[in-house]
Amino acid sequence: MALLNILRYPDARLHKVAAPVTAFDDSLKQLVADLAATMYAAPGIGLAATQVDVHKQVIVLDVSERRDSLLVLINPEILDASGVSDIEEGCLSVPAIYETLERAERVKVRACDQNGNLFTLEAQGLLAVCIQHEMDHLKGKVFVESLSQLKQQRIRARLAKQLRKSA
Ligand code: K1U
Ligand code: ZN
Repeated sequence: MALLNILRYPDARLHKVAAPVTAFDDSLKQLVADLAATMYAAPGIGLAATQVDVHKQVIVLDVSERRDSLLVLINPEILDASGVSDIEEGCLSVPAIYETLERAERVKVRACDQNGNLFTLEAQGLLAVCIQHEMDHLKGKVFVESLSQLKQQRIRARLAKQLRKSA
């Protein structure tokens, strides 16, 4: 199990579109284990393979308080979405920035687990928002890119300031 490097916005590699997983082999299981370890260590409640520069449709999530309910979504598809959520989002690739986006409150998702078994899941609230956020990463989209140009400019300035402080 390894801790992986999380790409920081505005790294261009965050814009790559992830390919579907076709082989449910040992290297996929290793990627899932490494993604989960990296998410728990960060700490975060979700992580997409795109964020660690692996461009495959793999997501890990755990929104439980006890951090003992790992969910793995491979090749996820949204079958249905309803309602409007007002949950604030964060992102491990955009540290210390929290914003609310227009997201569905409930989603029905179809995905494979790490053994290739297809399942459907109905999620709501934080889990539903987190799934939508991570699926955007797989499409090469970072949540701040859905905000107004003015907000994006301010965020880029704050991130540049953070970088200067840490240098
Ligand atoms: O995609 C990511 O970078 C992970 C991100 C997921 C997310 C959080 C909130 C709404 C939508 C998507 C995070 O995990 S940010 C960190 C975070 O929210 C958190 C960390 C520790 C405990 C509780 C929350
Ligand atoms: Zn994110």
